[in-house]
Amino acid sequence: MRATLGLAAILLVGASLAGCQTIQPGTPASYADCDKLIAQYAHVRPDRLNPQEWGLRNWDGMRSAFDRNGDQRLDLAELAHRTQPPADRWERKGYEAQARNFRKLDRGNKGYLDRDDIVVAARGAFRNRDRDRDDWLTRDECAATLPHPIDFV
Ligand SMILES: [Ca+2]
Ligand SMILES: [Ca+2]
Repeated sequence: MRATLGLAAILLVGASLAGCQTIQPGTPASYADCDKLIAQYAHVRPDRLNPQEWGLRNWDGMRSAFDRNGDQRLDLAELAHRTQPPADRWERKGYEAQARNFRKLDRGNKGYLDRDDIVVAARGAFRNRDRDRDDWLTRDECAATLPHPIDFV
């Protein structure tokens, strides 16, 4: 279950870089969910998020879900929940796709993703949700575009 979650999360982050909307249709986020999200992360304006704040929120979500050793970095093993490629041919193909996405997000080829990598990766998803393209995510845009429970990207 966690392995699937980790792989899905990195695929979603990678897909957001390409500007694709890969979130599965689901129940929209409620206004209460969006108000909570905005209250926690909005610092520049009280009622909406900018791309940086959105990215920091994503980083917090990714870090709390996957940073198992607490080093403030996400490596492929943490995200994929395995240290070696799977033996099964089809599972290995999926893993290799994950590894390619990971390398795309790993700016500077460090071998891990850090806060800045995730903030940059989250910009595509932010743009998809910022419907009026004013660089702010309002509660209306949040409720219209985020599935429930609110995802990380
Ligand atoms: Ca780590
Ligand atoms: Ca907007």
